[in-house]
Amino acid sequence: MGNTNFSSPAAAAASASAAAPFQARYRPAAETAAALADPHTLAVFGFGSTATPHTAAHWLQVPLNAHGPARIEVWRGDSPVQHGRHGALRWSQNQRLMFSAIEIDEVDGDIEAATAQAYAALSQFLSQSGYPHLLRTWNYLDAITEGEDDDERYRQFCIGRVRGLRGVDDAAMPAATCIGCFDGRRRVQVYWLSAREPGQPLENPRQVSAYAYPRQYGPQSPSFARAMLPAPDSGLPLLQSGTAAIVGHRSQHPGQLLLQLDETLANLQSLIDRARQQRPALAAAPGAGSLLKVYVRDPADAAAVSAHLQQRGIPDASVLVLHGEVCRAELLVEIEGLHG
Ligand code: 3EB
Repeated sequence: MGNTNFSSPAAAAASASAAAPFQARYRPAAETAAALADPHTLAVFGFGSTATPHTAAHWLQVPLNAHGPARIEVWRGDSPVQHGRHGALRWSQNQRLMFSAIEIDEVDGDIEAATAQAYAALSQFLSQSGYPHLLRTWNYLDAITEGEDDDERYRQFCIGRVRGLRGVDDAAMPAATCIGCFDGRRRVQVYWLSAREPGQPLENPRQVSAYAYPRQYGPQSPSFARAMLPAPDSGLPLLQSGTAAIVGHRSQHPGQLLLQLDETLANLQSLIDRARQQRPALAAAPGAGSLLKVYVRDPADAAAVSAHLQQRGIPDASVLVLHGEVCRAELLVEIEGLHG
């Protein structure tokens, strides 16, 4: 069941080597070397301190520990991949898509400056690449809720992101995740997916757009769209941003894990419903054709979250639970999705 193929249900039933424009799957960590050696692999991700380091430009170690047996995430396309490095940045591309990543050490804990540097590099690199359209970003930084009020590190991150980002207005914001790490290493990691053609950013009717959040959440509203619907011929699934138990702009069910989880699932469903207005062929609900990444603030919650999702018809093979900190202290869980 680990074969999550986003091109079509028929192709999903075919063998693992069938050509699909884009496939993302969780696989056993023992397959890392084989995945990196596959000429169609766009990116391979390891998680946490147990991941074995690799030097390949299409390998990235995400600094969050995973629940359960060691797994990797593998992105695979249907055309040969080239990869390399450009200054501090690494990239990997096929005929349709480009993955890139950058990690910037904070100087004296200045998360705003490190983030601005990362996003300036991203903006400069994309503008001179053949894949200028930013579809989706992932952002990981240490101690995300540290600091009071406008000194909070997440708020500083939001300022740095806007400072660095060029050529992206409200109408073209990428989908995103921004999560805190617990490893104490003051280094911001940003990775992203860009394409030759723009996608369509989508908002969630149940939520205020993040870029329109009121001032109480910080001086700079967060620059992301709730989801990105990529161009049909990109072969990419619906890219759902990190999604939490927020309705309107307010956090719901403080401290209550399963209620937050159900509210989060309602938000993810709302995004699917919104996307299906544009693309009715998308699956009507998350399931075996989805890939979900769940972030829990407390690692002791991981087993309950997995069990709850399985009960809702989402197989374990499609879910990775990571120990990560949501950027509002009252929120216990956040989920992002790739939805085919
Ligand atoms: C929220 O909905 C929760 O700043 O890039 C989710 C996804 C969140 C992305 C970001 C923040 C970001 O506001 C937090």
